[in-house]
Amino acid sequence: MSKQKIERLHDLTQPLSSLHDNEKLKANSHYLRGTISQGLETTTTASLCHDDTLLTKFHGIYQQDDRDIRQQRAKRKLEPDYQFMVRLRIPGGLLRVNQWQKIHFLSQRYASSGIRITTRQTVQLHGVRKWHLRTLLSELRSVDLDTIAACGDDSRGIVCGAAPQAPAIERRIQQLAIATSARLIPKTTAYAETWYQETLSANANGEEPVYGELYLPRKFKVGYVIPPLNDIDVFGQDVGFIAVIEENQLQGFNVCVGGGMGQLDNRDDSYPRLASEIGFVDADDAPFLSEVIMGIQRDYGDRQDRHQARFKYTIDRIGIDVFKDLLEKRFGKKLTVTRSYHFQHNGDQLGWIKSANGDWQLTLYIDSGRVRDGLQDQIAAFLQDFHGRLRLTTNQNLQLLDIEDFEKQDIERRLVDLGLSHRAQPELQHAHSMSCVALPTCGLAMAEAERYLPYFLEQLEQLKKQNGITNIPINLRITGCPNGCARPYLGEIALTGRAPGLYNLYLGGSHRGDRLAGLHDKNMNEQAILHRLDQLFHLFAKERLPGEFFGDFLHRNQLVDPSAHQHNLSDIYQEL
Ligand code: SRM
Ligand code: SF4
Repeated sequence: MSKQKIERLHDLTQPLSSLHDNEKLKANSHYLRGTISQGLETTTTASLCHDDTLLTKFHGIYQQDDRDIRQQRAKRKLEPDYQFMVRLRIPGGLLRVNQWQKIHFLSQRYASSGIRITTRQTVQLHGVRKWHLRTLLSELRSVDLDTIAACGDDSRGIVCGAAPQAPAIERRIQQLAIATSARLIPKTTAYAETWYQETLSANANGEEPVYGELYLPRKFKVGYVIPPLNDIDVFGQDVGFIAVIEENQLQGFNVCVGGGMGQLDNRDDSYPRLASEIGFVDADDAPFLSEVIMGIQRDYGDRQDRHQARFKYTIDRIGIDVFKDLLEKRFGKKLTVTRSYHFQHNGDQLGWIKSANGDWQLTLYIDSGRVRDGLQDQIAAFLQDFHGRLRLTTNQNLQLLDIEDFEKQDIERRLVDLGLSHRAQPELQHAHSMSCVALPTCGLAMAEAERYLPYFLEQLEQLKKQNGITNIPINLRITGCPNGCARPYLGEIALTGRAPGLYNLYLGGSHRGDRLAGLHDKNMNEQAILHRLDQLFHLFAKERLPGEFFGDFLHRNQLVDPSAHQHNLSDIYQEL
């Protein structure tokens, strides 16, 4: 890319009128205040005005409506059933028991569908009414929780992977994730003013010393991962830190940049991208480096076309070498050569695991992260006598940490009594399957995902059984649209919604989350998908190498093209 072009993008003094409307909105919002406070007090509608709904995202709050009853309400000339999704900010997914119990209590009082553990290690509450938002956020604050920047054009929740084999290192990296989060969150006092109705004096360095009044061009995601687990899907992050451990010591991190999943089916210039590894940094430098990288995206990201505004496109536009030069100049140091590491898989280690320090940890499988109804009560009852920490996982599961040897038996007994024990040993295929929320709350969903996954899984398991491959885990991911919230393009099999009952089928991601899946075919219905998978499972069962995973098998046999995100490869399959 030419130097001139880079400078143009860097020039934030270009007139606001030439930028996307959202940029004007941010600039005129007085650091994310807008008229949210007034809107919260308006009683003639359950909604906020359009501009404020964009601003509340920066506060972790999304206006939605119940899509199941949208048409029915329209027929009756009623406004849509407006409600809000509230997403918490929980860096590294770590929670105290009293925090979970508070969320549980609040979800029963103010939300409609329990607690939803997300693919970024936090929780969402759906169906919250406008007039309950302030109370809900104040109550969350009483247990040190907030929702700042859980959504919006800013740095989203920082994720951090697990490492039961190295608990001391895991704790250190969790601290780095928390420090990174503190460094990258917006500093505007608008949050406290709007939700807690407090007036605070602004930061001495101005309201937003790092972001400025335009914030970022788009969302920005940072994650830490500790091999051999790639549970966070590090190559799907805008910035990923891969821990390098030698002789039981954390040496630092390989840094990777420009990962992302989201794409639009109708734009050839949109695509998922694997993050590129660019070098190695000392561990303590990671939070500052994150800020430097975020600053580059703030200054060089596209502020005219939001569909080209993610960091992955900035990197591809300016080129990785130019980016690295800029980075090292601003960072004040050179990155050194990447070190070696090895990933085993990108799932969670479910069930009981003994950590290297002798403590146990237990990961309970939660179907699509949804904790509601009976399950919600079972978990709350179980936690009454639990004294360790909790950790939400990026595969939407719940981990119980710090369990001592003498407690294990009692915990096992209580899990049985409460009907939770099967969650420590779920069906193999369930443990490797994820879906996004989709209908009825997600405004972008084109097809079912969370509500469809159990039915699809039943049939997939049947197919696996018929082909004698029940014991081989296959990463399955279903999303209700191409945005990729369950990171489908890193799955071995993925369905992304196109219309009710119709999905694009992606195949051939690796079991380790380091290769993208390729588009197999578009607009397939369930019957067509199962028929195709049956053919492929048959072949896989016959010709699989020892220990080979399904995605690798498809790749080895050139049955998928990982670079094909807009191409239809179904011709290859005619012969099957
Ligand atoms: Fe997401 C938008 C849910 C993780 C890519 N995502 C949405 C919205 C807010 C829909 C909207 O804009 O109106 C969804 C709310 C649904 C609902 O009713 O709750 C939504 N995303 C989710 C969650 C809850 C999925 C889940 O089932 O767990 C995840 C919440 C994460 C969190 O706690 O912060 C979630 N979203 C992701 C991920 C995975 C990740 O970050 O590891 C991705 C892919 C990675 C990436 O960002 O590239 C992701 N979400 C998107 C996109 C596409 C962005 C793009 O680059 O084009 C959108 C749409 C957008 O931003 O325009 C989106
Ligand atoms: Fe909604 Fe699409 Fe994300 Fe699913 S992938 S939650 S349907 S935006």
